[in-house]
Amino acid sequence: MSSTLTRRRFHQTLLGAASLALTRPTLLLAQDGPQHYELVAQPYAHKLAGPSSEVSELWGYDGQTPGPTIRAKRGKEITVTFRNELSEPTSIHWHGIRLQNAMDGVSGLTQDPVPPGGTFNYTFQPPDAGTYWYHAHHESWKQVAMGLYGALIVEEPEPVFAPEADIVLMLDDWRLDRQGRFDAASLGQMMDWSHGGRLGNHLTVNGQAQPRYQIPRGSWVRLRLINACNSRILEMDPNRFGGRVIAFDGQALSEPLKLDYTPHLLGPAQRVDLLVKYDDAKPIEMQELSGQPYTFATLDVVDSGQAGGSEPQLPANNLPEPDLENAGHFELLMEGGAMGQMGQLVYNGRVQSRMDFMTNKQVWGFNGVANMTEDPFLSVARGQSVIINVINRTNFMHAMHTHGHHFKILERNGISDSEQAWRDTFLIGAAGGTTRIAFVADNPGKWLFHCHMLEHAAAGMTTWFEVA
Ligand SMILES: [Cu+2]
Repeated sequence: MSSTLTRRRFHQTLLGAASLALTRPTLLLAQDGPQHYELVAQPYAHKLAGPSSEVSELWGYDGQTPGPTIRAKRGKEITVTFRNELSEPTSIHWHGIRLQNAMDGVSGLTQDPVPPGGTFNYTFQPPDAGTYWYHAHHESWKQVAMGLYGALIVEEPEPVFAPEADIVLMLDDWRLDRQGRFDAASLGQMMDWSHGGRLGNHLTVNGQAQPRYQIPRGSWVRLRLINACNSRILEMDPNRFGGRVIAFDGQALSEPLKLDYTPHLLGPAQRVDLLVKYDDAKPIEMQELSGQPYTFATLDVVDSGQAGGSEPQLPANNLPEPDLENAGHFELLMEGGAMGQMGQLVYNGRVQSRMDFMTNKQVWGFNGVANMTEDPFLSVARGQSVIINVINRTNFMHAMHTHGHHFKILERNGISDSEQAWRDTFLIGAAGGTTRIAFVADNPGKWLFHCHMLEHAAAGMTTWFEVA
């Protein structure tokens, strides 16, 4: 049976759920037949810092942040009819989905931006189950900061967790001004673009500050953490609350992983799925540790009457193993930024002068070039395995994201990576950090490769590759 979920139904779902401790922004059960969603980007007013705070003017999908959680099923076609009710063009990127190139939602590369009043039909068959997200991919530094993102959950062929044991936690750091309103005046600030990106001062989970979630006592529970911050690397220690990793960036691990290093760094756009089970009724505080420990969400453990069961196992997705022997080798040198060597960055075909840096705001580069180039960074035939060695000569960490492909990390700083997990975004250490990744370039089209610190991407850290 097909299901058409209109905006009104999204809103009804929301209202109905509002009294239930705001467990999820919306819950839409994946259907067996083709699925159709409608999504509208629109301005909305919201008291970001609580009911007594000043009203912020934000942008959201269906007038909320996060937008409605979209639940698809692995391998089943989904169509999202998108309408732009903003005053600016926009597009939607389905982060981490290995979809066909024309649906990747990158304005200027895979599609023209959707103009104000315009519509676009996104249709794809997500090949991998797991935790993904969607967000604006046109001036993302501004549009994502203003609230244009939501969770995209691709369900396993057979449900592994009951709906009440499957919790999405989408984290975002908003920058508020002194009145507690969204600080729009500082959007695009050169200081952010040339340093660590736009960092906020108000952390929300699913749009709420310090929400509480009810989880069933004695049951295996999946916590899906998504970092939707423009640039902030979130730090947490899952061992503090008994969490083991069952997936990185949507892709299931072969068995739950107890991290032997802490804190775990969750970079912008990265996801981590955690497996927890609590037999005591004591509330669980989840903390962010980059400054003073900050409780960003509390889990209230409640009796549900249906505890127990054996430890669940996520089925693996089917990703092609790179052929390292016959792979093509490429190198990407990251340069620029504050306290770095902006020296000889080429932008739009010519070396920038000192003045150009200020007017173009292009302060970062890959292999000496800021932002998009005429020719791709690499171009390979479909099915070719590639190894990319990324060297970070800047004084900041970065979160590099490949579109259309997941990769394996072979080495970090010359040491082989023990996790061997599939990822779509990796963090690279500052000041000489290196990361070697490998993947099979099996998805034809033009794909971005960029830093997911959105100010860095806008200020030069964006390139592309082509699979012919
Ligand atoms: Cu970066």
